[in-house]
Amino acid sequence: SQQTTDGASTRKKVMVIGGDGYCGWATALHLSKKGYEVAIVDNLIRRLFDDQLGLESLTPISSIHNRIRRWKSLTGKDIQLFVGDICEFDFLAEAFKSFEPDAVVHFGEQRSAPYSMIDRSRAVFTQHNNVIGTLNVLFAIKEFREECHLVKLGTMGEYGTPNIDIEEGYITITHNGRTDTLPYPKQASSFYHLSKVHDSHNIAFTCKAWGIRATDLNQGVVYGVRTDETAMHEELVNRLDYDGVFGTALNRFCVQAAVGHPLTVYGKGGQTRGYLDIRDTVQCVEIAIANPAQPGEFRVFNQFTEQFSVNELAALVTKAGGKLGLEVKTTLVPNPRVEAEEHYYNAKHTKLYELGLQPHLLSDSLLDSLLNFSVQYKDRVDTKQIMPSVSWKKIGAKPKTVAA
Ligand code: NAD
Ligand code: USQ
Repeated sequence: SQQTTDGASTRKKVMVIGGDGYCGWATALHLSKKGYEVAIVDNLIRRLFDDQLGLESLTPISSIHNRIRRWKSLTGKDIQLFVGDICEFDFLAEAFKSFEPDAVVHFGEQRSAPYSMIDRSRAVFTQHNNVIGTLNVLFAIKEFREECHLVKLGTMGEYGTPNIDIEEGYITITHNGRTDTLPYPKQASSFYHLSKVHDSHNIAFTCKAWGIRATDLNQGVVYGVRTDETAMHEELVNRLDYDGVFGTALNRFCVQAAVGHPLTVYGKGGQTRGYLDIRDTVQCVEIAIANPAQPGEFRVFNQFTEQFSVNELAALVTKAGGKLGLEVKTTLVPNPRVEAEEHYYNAKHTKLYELGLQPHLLSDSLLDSLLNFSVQYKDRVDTKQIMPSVSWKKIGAKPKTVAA
């Protein structure tokens, strides 16, 4: 097998928590292909959210068991599977003792901002699931595998949209004549994004107190669906969310263009974020694993390749759709969120490049292929799921059903 990293040559063991999800599945296969020994830990709750809310991935996805069997039959490579909830420490402890990971990549959280803003119970679930799950991972590392490197998925949304440049995790400040390097201020704007801030604080503390080695990957919005490995067989196809709860900006716009739904720009559309191709997600995680943090080090990388405003994305999709003969319109949707719609945004993202990231920048050919992919599956689209249904201002304590 190809051996391109330090990790591959020593057969490092990597536990991928959340390995049945969008980023996690692509990453588990990529690491397996590169020669790492991989175990997936997942409680499959993402599939349950779809069932409960009446949503479905654009792409039909196989069960995790069939996915892993197909991977083995195509490549001869084993991926171990631990089905369970990392909020249950006994389960996580058994998985740690049995697999003995050298690195843990932690994707296993409730990751939708709108989901966390549906009602009180979803807000509480999101923070409990994410914060307690991560705390358990930290305790498992301390108890069973002190040298294990934690690679934790954070989010660029932890920083919010300050009116100064965003640094990678830390900022050096001079105040009343004294200077210190401090954690960059956090101004998250959903209960989900706030769960990531709480995680970062817990991880930073345990690095200091217990000498844990950790990398927080503050990832931007991911787009795309194909990676080399998931494109190998239809049973390996990744999920692609387009609905108003789990779908993210560019992926949604491509599916909307494919079915002739106007692009849903929220508010003024000046909301600017960092974005990256899912092929770069898997590459960035591999880079972080191959170059571990030092014991006691809490390292923060901003994981995105380009910045776009929502209006810029809509313009790009309109142009690319036009070339494929799709007539793409835009509709201005009253913003269901509370967020700045016109703001300064300039975020540093050099550390992963310094370690060798070769980015796949958003190109006409990627937009073409994502649009064609969406057209291929367009009969599966439920257009009722496209408009946003969750309001940041209307969230209440009363349990909300989808129909309500
Ligand atoms: P996803 O929902 O597709 O996958 C998450 C997986 O974790 C699911 O398979 C789910 O079943 C599992 N999971 C959740 N809670 C769990 C628990 N308590 N125990 C075991 N498994 C659990 O999400 P994704 O889009 O792949 O995102 C993965 C990570 O990357 C998340 O932490 C997310 O915050 C982060 N991230 C995602 C994006 C993006 O655009 N998709 C951008 C930035 C950061
Ligand atoms: N937006 C629209 N129209 C849409 C969808 C989104 O205008 O149809 C706007 C939103 O209002 C927001 C921006 O686009 O300003 C991004 O929204 P999003 O839904 O694409 O992404 P977000 O809610 O920020 O969350 C996603 C992932 C999350 C991850 C985050 C990275 O779901 O897990 O943490 O991207 S970041 O945005 O950098 O925080």
